[in-house]
Amino acid sequence: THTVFSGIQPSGGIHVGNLLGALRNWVSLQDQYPCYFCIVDYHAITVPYDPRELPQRVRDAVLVNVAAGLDPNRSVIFVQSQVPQHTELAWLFNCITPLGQLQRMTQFKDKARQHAEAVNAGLLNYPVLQAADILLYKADLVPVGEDQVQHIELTRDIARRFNSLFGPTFPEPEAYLAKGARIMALDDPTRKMSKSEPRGAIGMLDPPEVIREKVRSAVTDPGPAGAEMSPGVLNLFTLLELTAPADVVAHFRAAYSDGTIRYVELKQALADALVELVTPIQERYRELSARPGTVEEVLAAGGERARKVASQVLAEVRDRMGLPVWA
Ligand code: AQP
Repeated sequence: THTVFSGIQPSGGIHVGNLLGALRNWVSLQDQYPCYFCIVDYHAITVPYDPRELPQRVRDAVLVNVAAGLDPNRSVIFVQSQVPQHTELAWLFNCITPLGQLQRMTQFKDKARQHAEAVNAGLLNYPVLQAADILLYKADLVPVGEDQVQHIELTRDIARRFNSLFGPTFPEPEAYLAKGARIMALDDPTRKMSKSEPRGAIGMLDPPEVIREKVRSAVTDPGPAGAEMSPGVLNLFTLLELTAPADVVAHFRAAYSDGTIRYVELKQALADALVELVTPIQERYRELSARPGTVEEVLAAGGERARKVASQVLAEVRDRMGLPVWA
């Protein structure tokens, strides 16, 4: 059996990349395994952000995830800052993680470039906190998108190093990837769809006309005849495969092969499929938000269950590291 952990940053609107790359897998894994799903607010503050917007983003993250099928009765749904053991374990892990390894992380290098004027130590230590998130629950299966694979490898290294220094304590977690593990931005298919660039992302709460407009203006450089699909076209086919009926997908694949494809029609079909995908989730989101106390109830229960496990594991870790509770 497995224990599952995954997280999502309240750093903006959740998009279909998050859904197809991660959230869909979360929903299906909760049928089989104990699952922990965390809104990682301490991760979201590693880049410049607006403190007035953060609470609403956390609420929305809870509501969208539940609307998309995460079940608070089966899964432990909570916010990272509700459980102080995350940052405590992160400190302990910092002390066994080589600096050079953190400086080599692709996401750190990318974000350090993006936010060159404000690179803080939290950004560098981001993956150490992530390792703490996962290992605090001794999780061994981590459903994530492809962008997180390197961080899961670092988590394995940290677990291994801890076990060899202080005795066997942690499992070595593995990433669990979906078919949609890497959805690209519609306006620039060379980078991944992300919350921080909402123009190229289909937001889970985008109204249908916004979705249609974003898909209509998606980049579709057809590339030279006979060559491989261009990144933009490939991305549209990936999205279509994950959202549209099989006969629709087959129709456009055939049209692509024999050169009769019309991208206006492909985009129309994809927009239809995406609207159909998000509409029921949006309806459920509106129902949940209309009920006062939904978020508070989910988080009160989730936070309590998470703290219970987290405090036991942290006590074990401190004990192994020669850090008893002194008084
Ligand atoms: N484009 C994507 N395709 C597939 N999976 C994705 N994930 C993120 N983007 C894609 C996966 O979704 C989960 C939550 O990740 P996140 O909260 O880091 O989401 P984000 O959209 O990447 O958010 P940000 O704030 O905009 O972060 P950056 O700047 O890093 O892109 C994860 O499992 C992630 O892999």
